[in-house]
Amino acid sequence: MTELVLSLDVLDRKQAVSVAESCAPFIDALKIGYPLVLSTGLSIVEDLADLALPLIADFKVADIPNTNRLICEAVFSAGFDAVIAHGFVGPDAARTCVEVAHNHSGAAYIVAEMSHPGATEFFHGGVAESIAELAVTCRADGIIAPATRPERISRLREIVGSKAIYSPGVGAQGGDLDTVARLVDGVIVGRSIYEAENPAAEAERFSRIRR
Ligand code: FNU
Repeated sequence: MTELVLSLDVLDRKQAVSVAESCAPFIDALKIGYPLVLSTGLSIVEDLADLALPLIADFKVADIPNTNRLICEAVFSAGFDAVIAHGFVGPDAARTCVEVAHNHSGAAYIVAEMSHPGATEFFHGGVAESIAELAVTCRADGIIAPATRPERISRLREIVGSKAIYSPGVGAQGGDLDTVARLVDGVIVGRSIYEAENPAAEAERFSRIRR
């Protein structure tokens, strides 16, 4: 089964809760990040807790080890179940995120390669592969890889083996759901669901990958 993760990048608290509630039967986790948390504050985590869905903090943590530790401690104390961190900062900084996550019985996912067009500028030429290797040696729970480039997902899969791969970029960014769903453990979808006239119906349509 491939998981469906809803990326809840709306700015309004009521809309966030109502979209999340209506889509809950069709999704496996909720991912929230700066747009929603900076708009509503961390208390949004409590508002979403009743849904009993794993909550992923997409803060792409990318600082020195001590600051990463402080950020990740705050993330897990707030009630998140997982954090997304950058790997380009190197093994000590990335490992800190993994250690804090595991101390809280949570998960840490390392961004190996991003999904937008400009990501090829710096992530290609061996960097994404090195970050994927780092994710393995740091005992991260998985990586983030681009749904916009399925061939890159396959390449990164060779490196991370059975570690989880979560993939954003389906729909609004042009990635094809069925192609990507065959390659990854979880597909991350935002705008195609929350901007739809009927987000629940759209989430249900995307949820065919869970079967
Ligand atoms: P949608 N996201 C991404 N590409 O899109 N975390 C990455 O490489 C990455 C991400 C996030 O396009 C993006 O910030 F590492 O509306 C957004 O929250 O479907 C979501 O995935 C994609 O949203």
